[in-house]
Parts: sequence; C-alpha cells; structure tokens
Amino acid sequence: PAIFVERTLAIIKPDAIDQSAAILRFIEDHGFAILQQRRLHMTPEQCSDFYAEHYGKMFFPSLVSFMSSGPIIAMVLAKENSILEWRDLLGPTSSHRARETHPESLRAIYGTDDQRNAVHGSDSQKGAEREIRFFFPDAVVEPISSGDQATDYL
Ligand code: DGI
Repeated sequence: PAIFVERTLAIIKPDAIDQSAAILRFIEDHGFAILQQRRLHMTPEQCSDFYAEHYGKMFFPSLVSFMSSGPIIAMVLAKENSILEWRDLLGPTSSHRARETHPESLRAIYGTDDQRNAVHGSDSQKGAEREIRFFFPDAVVEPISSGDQATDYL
C-alpha cells in the first residue's frame, strides 16, 4: 500500500531554545523528516497573528509577550499521521498536567507551566496548512488531505 506522508508545523518555543539540540534529536529518533526549518525571533504582531484564535482570552497578552521574548525554531515535519503523533509526543498544554499524565512527553520534560510549555504542534489538517504557510510562505504547499483525493508522497 502507498505510504501517505502528512505534514505538520512544529515550534520550539523561546523557553526551550537552549534545549533545541535534544528536541531535534527526539524528533529524528521518532522517525519524522524535517522538511523545512527556520530560526526566527517573532514580533508581537506576528505572535498575535499566529495565535489569533485566542484573541480576547485572559492569557492572550502574556502568550504574545512570551512567544516574542526570544528566538524560536519553526519546522515542517513529515511522517505518516504526523499531526496526531506529534500532538501526542507534545503532551497536554499544561506542563504540570503533562508531568502527571504523560511523563515521557516533551512538555513534561522541557515545559515549565501552562504557558511556558516548550513546544507547539498543529492540531488539525486545516491548522497545519495555515501554520506551514505562516512560517514558510514561499514553499510549494499542496493541500494536506487524506482520504479519497489524497496525493501519495513517497
Ligand atoms: O495547542 P496547544 O498549544 O496545546 O494549546 P492552545 O492552542 O489551547 O493554546 C495555545 C498556547 O496558549 C498554549 O500552548 C499555551 C497558552 N495557553 C493555553 N491555555 C492557557 C495558556 N496560557 C496560560 N497562561 N493559561 C492558559 O490557560
């Protein structure tokens, strides 16, 4: 059977940038291909855009200030079922909860609290498409789809 390789967007956040070598090794050890990689320091405006869905929430201003506080690494990861698998490897949003329920997860290991949680991953196919374009606007991004009209990539 054909192997369907799905792409997702991963970020090493400012609080974990000093651990990026270990996190990159973790990613490769779990069989993800890193198709694109960029280190950048986001402006508050870029962070507001990226997290627009959370606009108006109590934690939004502090999230924007945290995400623009230092450099990040944004990556396009590719693997079969990468969106769900990467989310699973991240663990829950809260690093405290991650340590309770998913002690092997990246947020359990490298995260600090509910906000400083070390890593990001797209949560859906639509989200992945949007987030990949956000950081890699020049890339040729075919629609990420599964099911009937799926394109197979080897
Ligand atoms: O997809 P996730 O990153 O797991 O979670 P999300 O999309 O609900 O939230 C985006 C980020 O916003 C999350 O990684 C950390 C921050 N955040 C979410 N919920 C809270 C929060 N920060 C604080 N301080 N408190 C929250 O309840």
